[in-house]
Amino acid sequence: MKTQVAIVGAGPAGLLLGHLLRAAGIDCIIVERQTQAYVESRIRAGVLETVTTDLLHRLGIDKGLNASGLLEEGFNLADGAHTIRIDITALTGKHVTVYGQTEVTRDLIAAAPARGLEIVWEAGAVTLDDLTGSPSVGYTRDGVAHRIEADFIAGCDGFHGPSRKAVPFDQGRHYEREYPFGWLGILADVPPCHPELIYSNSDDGFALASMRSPTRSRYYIQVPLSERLEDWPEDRLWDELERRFAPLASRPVVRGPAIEMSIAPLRSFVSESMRHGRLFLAGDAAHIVPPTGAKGLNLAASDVAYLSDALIAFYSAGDETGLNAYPARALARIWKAERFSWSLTKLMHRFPEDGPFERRMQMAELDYLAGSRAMQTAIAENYVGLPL
Ligand code: RFL
Ligand code: PHB
Repeated sequence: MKTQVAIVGAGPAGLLLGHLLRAAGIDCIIVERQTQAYVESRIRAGVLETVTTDLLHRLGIDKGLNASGLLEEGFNLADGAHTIRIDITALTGKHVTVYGQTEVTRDLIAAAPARGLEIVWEAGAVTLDDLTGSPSVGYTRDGVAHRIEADFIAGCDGFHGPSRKAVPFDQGRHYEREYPFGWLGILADVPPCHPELIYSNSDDGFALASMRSPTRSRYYIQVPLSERLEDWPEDRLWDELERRFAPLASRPVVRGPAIEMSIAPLRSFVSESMRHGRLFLAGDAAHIVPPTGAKGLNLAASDVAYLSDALIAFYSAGDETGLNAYPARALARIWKAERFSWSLTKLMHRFPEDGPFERRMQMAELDYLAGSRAMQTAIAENYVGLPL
């Protein structure tokens, strides 16, 4: 098989890139390791910046978003006892949208066939070959070996995929921070306890009250990395959530059977080597942020906005300037989102190595934030997303 751009991975980065290229008449094929059903049922992000929703509107893949996206004009930070409302619309003139990554992915997949975007599901043994010469992607399907020759390969296969590993380790250009805790999350069909998100740093640790719709809630609490899902029967988690959110929320924490429960470790990571020959990395393949700032999916979207611009300029005018500039352009936005996610993680979590002094520092920062419009503006500006 031959195509112009072979895309590895059908997460938000790969699917959005595929649609942006198809909208410009560029041929591409997506190769995905998992089944369609698996990809469509993965529960992840929930908060979209306008950078991301603008792309969906531009592509006209916005029926679900328009019908069920919730416009959020503010969110809350709390010290366990009091909430500080960050009025993002008053401070920035913008808003964010609550619309699940699961739904975004489902909408992009549903729109693919009509737009000539081919997705190969259940591709085994995916390899990226001859990246500095005539690149190709190899894979097996139902035991048969296949190969796609392409002008370029877009590595959109997340942190654990083969694309990141196909870039030769270039010392000094990988930056990483692991956090000594994870987030235990639950999704349930119960009304949210508050109309807006609440991020709380209580004496017992971080907790987040989020949602997917007026009838579906998403909650998280900070847990040590040693914790296992089996240690958390649903009632234990609901007891904990009720304890942490009853003093902050405007409504009771309603319990219901879990649609999904999982533990995700927290990590910051940047590979500054976003290009190797004709391979370009985008999304989680190039960087990871802790979920505290809700930036991961949105960074995947901004990466592919830059990358699709560069590929379109190449195919329409033979101009390689954009492709050469892609890593630097993307990294300027990535590092600022890394900084924001890291600083909000530090402010809102209990770190095992911290003592009473560090706790007082967190409390003082939250107290300062409560009275400072300047600081609230800085947080709001980053939360809604920096401009492209
Ligand atoms: P993905 O979504 O990981 O997709 C990569 C795809 O590549 C496939 N793949 C392969 N395909 C072919 N061959 C191989 N060998 C392959 N290996 C892997 C995978 O199956 C998959 O389909 O990366 P992408 O597209 O870069 O998207 C990134 C986002 O998914 C991620 O950043 C966000 O989910 C992060 N995130 C959040 N981001 C936000 O912007 N707002 C949020 O509110 C938010 N909350 C979250 C989050 C991530 C979380 N977890 C579970 C990590 C909350 C959580 C709990
Ligand atoms: C979510 O709803 O899953 C969510 C919201 C905000 C975050 C992270 C996750 O910062």
